[in-house]
Amino acid sequence: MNPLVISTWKHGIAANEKAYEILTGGGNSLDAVEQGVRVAENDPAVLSVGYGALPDAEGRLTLDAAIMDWNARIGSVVCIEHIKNPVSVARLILEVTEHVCLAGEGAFNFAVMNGFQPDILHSENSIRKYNEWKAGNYGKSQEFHTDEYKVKKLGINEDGNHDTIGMVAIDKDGHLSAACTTSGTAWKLHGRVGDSPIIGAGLYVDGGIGAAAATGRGEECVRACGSFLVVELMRQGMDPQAACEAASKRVIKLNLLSHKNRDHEYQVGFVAINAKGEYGAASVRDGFEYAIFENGKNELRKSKFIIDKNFEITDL
Ligand code: SD4
Repeated sequence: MNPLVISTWKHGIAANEKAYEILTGGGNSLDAVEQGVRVAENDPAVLSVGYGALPDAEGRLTLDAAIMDWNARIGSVVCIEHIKNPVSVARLILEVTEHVCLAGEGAFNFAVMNGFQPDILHSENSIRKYNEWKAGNYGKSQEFHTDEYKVKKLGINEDGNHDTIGMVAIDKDGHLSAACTTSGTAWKLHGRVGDSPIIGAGLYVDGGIGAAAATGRGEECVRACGSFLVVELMRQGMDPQAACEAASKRVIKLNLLSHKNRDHEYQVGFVAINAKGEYGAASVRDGFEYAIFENGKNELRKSKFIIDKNFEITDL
């Protein structure tokens, strides 16, 4: 099997470099996705993952991460603070505990007990942006959505360095893994958890079928069990591209049905690989990009999207 790695957004390029190095060095996909997404966690220029990410409404920087392998082994952390690499805490939960998820202080204590170094994760830039938000420059928290209210443009996305990193990879033995790591939405209510650390929402792997990961407005992805849905659609015979498109449509349908969070600009995107090494990506609307490293070439591509000018609600 030719190794292949796909991750979400522009910061996926650097993360893919690391993951592909591991895959082509004979490493397995679990090591590749963990080490790959750590690149984004460590980069303060990535404002929605790990060190230097934008804080919540209380100015606290809380992180979510999850990891899953081809043997249905899972680990996740929600709302962990002061730990730079939450994906590695998730990996440790997967490896050494009988649990699948640790939250908040318990997750932090577990990490420190196991040798993780507590860190200050705020950067000068993230503090400055938080203070600007507090001063009213960036509008309300993204968590308050009503039909009347449109999220004011945050100005955090201009350089393309934004949003969760979700990564899926297949190694030379055909083994699939996925990882996700994020600080969630900026200025979220303290304690809010999105899709990224929720197995089946932010990511899912079935070793015999395929792997998927998601990004975007977590509330909308959770509602659709997004990544699980992508994998189940592949089980029913869809190729990864068709499965990502069908899951994006489901997200739109449930968003409309729920009458909640009707921010008309929300985005959700999926990336997927099946057990044959085929891949796909799709999103709710224009703008989602993914990084793909295959056959020695790493490149950023725009995904297909559902809500285009020909979109009819009856298509859902
Ligand atoms: C979340 N999916 O917490 C993550 C963050 C993200 O666009 O991707 N934001 O909802």
